[in-house]
Amino acid sequence: MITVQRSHSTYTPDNVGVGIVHIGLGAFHRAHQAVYIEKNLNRNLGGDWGICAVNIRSNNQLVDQLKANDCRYHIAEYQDSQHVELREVNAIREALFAGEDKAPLFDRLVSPSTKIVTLTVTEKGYYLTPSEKALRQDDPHIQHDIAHPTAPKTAPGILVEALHRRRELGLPPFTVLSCDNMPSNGRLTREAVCSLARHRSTELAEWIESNVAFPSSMVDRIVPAMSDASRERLQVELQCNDLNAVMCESFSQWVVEDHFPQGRPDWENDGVQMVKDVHPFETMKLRLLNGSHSLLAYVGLAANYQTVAEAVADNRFAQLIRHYMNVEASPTLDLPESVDVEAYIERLVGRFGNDSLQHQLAQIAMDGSQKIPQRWLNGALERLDQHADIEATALGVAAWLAFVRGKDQAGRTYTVDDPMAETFSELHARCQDANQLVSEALKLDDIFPRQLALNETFSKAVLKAYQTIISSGVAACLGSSDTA
Ligand code: CS2
Repeated sequence: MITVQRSHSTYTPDNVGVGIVHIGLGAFHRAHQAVYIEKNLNRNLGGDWGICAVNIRSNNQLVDQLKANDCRYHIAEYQDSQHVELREVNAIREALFAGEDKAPLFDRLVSPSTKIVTLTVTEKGYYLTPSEKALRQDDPHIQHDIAHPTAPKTAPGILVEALHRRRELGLPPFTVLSCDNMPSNGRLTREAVCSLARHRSTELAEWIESNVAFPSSMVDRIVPAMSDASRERLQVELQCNDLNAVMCESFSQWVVEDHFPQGRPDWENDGVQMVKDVHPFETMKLRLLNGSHSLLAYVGLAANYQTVAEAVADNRFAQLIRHYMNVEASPTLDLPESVDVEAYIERLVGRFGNDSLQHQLAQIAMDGSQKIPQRWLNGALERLDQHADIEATALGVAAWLAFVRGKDQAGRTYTVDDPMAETFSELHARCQDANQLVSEALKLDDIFPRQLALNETFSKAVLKAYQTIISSGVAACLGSSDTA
């Protein structure tokens, strides 16, 4: 029998003010930051930290659906298939689609009541090169924003224009809080915004550099994209007929650098870890959780698995990620003594095994070019410097290279969802054999740091794994299924 615990908002949503503008209204935002704000509003019986959630390019439909429901939705937190908490959320007070008409968004962004702008625009939404993290000035969207700074299309462009308007109006800037899976995400957001602002005026860029706070944060919650099947499951299992409901795991973590000159919600009372330095937490999460996720995605898809839980139920995969985390990734982490990394790893293996989530490997496999540098490559570089083993990481890179060909071992084609998809397809078409492919791929310096590309141990290990995948299938790269 399934146990469902239900909870409702205890405040009056109509009395809540908007203090936060969020760009990137997707499932993750609804299941993570919005839930922390919901807890905050419940505890304080309301307040002024309601959210105006915005989409700037896609998912207009979600905005309309939310509006039709006064922005109220539910979140189903699955501890396992038998224990679920169904929570009502009213923290989003306003939803906007700012496609062609951005006037309502700018009204919100220049309002004196807006103190914080949060972002979940995914790695590619910052328009930084994956390896060097420099603004991609040649990208057509960035070129558009350079040419038309008052009518921007990108998140960095919108922030620059909004900060410019606040400065002109003599208003203090808002704090910008990135909630995307990147190392030092605050510093990187500052880099994107200031580089773009410099094209407009040095003065504006300098004002942003000296006056705007860009704290970093580490976000963690497994939130699969919603599908018709998951919506139907919520209806049948929980009698939840909410088109905007989101399903996720019960675990949630948010570690935030405490630097909010314009004020912030008292998040420390809602389970948010407010710290001086987020770096150790984000490196741990990116290399262990996200690194294992990407490994499971590319190697698991090659073995014909569909979900994370299916893959880790196979001992060979559980063994692979345990090896990757314990042997290859955790020695590269510099953690405070209070963190028990072994317990963290075991908990992760348990979280991955949550089969209620049906977390699709294909979802994780998206945008690999933007993800693998911080998940695998930075750590691998440190390992190679110490002449240490990087076999599992090399297997991941090889499986990723095979994946971006857009054709599986059986010859079935699929779409590669990645901003560099064309480069990959051209690379596979051009290269005659595995040797040439690996060597040309490692020259993609947007992804591979030069030092890594030049490292023979690394290139040989990737080549060996790639050749094995192509000639004998991925199973030949995995251990035996009897040992865990
Ligand atoms: C995943 C993440 O899709 C992906 O790339 O690795 O979305 C992951 O589920 C979250 O970062 C967990 O906090």
